[in-house]
Amino acid sequence: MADCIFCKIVSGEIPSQMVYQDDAVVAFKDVNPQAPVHILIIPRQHIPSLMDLDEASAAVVSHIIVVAKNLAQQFGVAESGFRIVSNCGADAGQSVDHIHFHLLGGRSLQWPPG
Ligand code: D5M
Repeated sequence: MADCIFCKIVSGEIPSQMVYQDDAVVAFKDVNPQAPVHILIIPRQHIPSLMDLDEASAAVVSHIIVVAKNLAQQFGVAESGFRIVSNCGADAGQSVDHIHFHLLGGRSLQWPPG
């Protein structure tokens, strides 16, 4: 999608600190990290949010969870613990309308979130 910043990261039009990519997804470091490990995992396909998933397009989400788990291991937070979050809509603070999953770890995370 032309105006989507994450689509531009997927295409390489804007730079990112990419840590993983395959045919379906791309993972890169969050530009505004909220934890020592803060990685975003996104589908290459432009899907605005969780609300736009159906049974077929949701298949990529299970792949993203496995990629996140592998990255947690790679970045050394698998044993201490980590969180996977997808903000959906205004009240959740979604600021980029291309579905993304935050992988957060490397510190003690609070619950409930703010
Ligand atoms: O999270 C959107 C996240 O996307 C937020 O943590 C900042 C991050 N972001 C925005 N632009 C970039 C670029 N260009 N590189 C890396 N990370 C970026 P949300 O859940 O929508 O609030």
